[in-house]
Amino acid sequence: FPEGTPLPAIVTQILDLNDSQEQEAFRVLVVDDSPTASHVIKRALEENGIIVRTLTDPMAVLDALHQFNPDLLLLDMYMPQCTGVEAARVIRQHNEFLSVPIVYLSGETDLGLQIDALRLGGDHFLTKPFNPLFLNAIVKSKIERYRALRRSMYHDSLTGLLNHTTSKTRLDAAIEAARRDGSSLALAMLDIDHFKKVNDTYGHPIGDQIIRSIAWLLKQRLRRSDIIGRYGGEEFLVALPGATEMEAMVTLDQIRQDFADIRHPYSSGHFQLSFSAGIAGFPAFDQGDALIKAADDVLYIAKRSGRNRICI
Ligand code: GH3
Ligand code: MG
Ligand code: MG
Ligand code: MG
Repeated sequence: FPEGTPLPAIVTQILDLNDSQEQEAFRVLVVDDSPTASHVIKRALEENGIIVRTLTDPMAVLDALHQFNPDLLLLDMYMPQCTGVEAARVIRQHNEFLSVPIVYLSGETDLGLQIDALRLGGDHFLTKPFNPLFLNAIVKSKIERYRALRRSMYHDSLTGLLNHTTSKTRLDAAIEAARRDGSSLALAMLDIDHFKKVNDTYGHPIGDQIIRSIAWLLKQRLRRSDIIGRYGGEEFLVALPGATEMEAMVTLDQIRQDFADIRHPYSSGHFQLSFSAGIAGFPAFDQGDALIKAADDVLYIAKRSGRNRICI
C-alpha cells in the first residue's frame, strides 16, 4: 500500500494467491543435430510466445538443462554423438529432471522404435515434417501439466508460498550464492501471536484466511528474489538475499505494523492480530539449519518480551 492509503479492511477476501501468480513464458529446449531443423522448430514455437533454446550437441544436454531450466525438451532421435533415447536415459537418471516432459521430434516412422523411445523416458512422439499447430498444442498441454505438478510439489496449497521443504532448499541455495558473491543474507522467522485463540474464538476457516492474508502481505511487500515460505502452520520463513539484519528489520517492521493495523471483519465487528519475528543473518551464521535455529531463538525472545515485535 502506498503511504497514506488506508489498509483495506477485507484483505482476506481479495486474494487468491494461486490464481494471481502471473504466468511466465514457457521455455523449451530443442536438441537436434540439424541447425536447419532446430531453426524451423524454434520459429514455430516462438510464434506462440515460447522462449526457445537450441542445442546441436546432445552431450551438452545436462548443462543446458541446468542453465536454461526448460519446461520441456524436444529431442531428435538420431544425432552423431548419441541417440535421443540415450540422452533421455541420462536425463532421467537425475532426480531433478525426472518429470520434465520429453517429446521426441524425429523422422523415425517405425512404430516399434517410437514405442521403445516412449518406454525409455519419453512422453510423446511426433514425426517430421511436423504440423506447427499440433506441435504447439502438444507442447502447451504438456507444459501446463508439468507446471501444475511442480507447483503442487514445491508450494503450499493454502497460501501458494513455498512449502517447508522447498523453503529450506531455497535458503541453502541462497546461502551458497551469498558465500560465492561475498554478500549478506538475512533470515526472519515469523509466527502469528496467540493464534490458537483465533481458531478457538472465530473458527478454523477464519484462521486459514488470516494465514492467507499474511502470505498475501508478504508477497506484496517483498521482492521477487526474496524467499517466502510457509514453514509451519502459522509460521513463515522469509529470507532476504543481499540484506543485512538491520535492513531486514526495517522491511519487516513495516509489514508487522501494517498487519497489526488490519481490521479483520467478524460478524458485526472486527478483530486485530499481530505477529512476532526473529532475525538472524549470514555470514554470522553460515549454514541454513544454524541460521533457522538462530532466528527461531530470537523469535522466542520476541514472544517472551511481549509479542507484536521484531527482534535481532
Ligand atoms: P504464540 O503467540 O506463542 O505463538 O501463541 P500461539 O497461540 O500462536 O501458539 P502456537 O504458535 O504454538 O500455535 C499455533 C496454532 O496455530 C496451533 C494451531 O491450532 C494453529 N494452526 C496451525 N496451523 C494452522 C492452519 O493451517 N490453519 C489454522 N486455522 N490454524 C492453524
Ligand atoms: Mg538428427
Ligand atoms: Mg507457531
Ligand atoms: Mg503463534
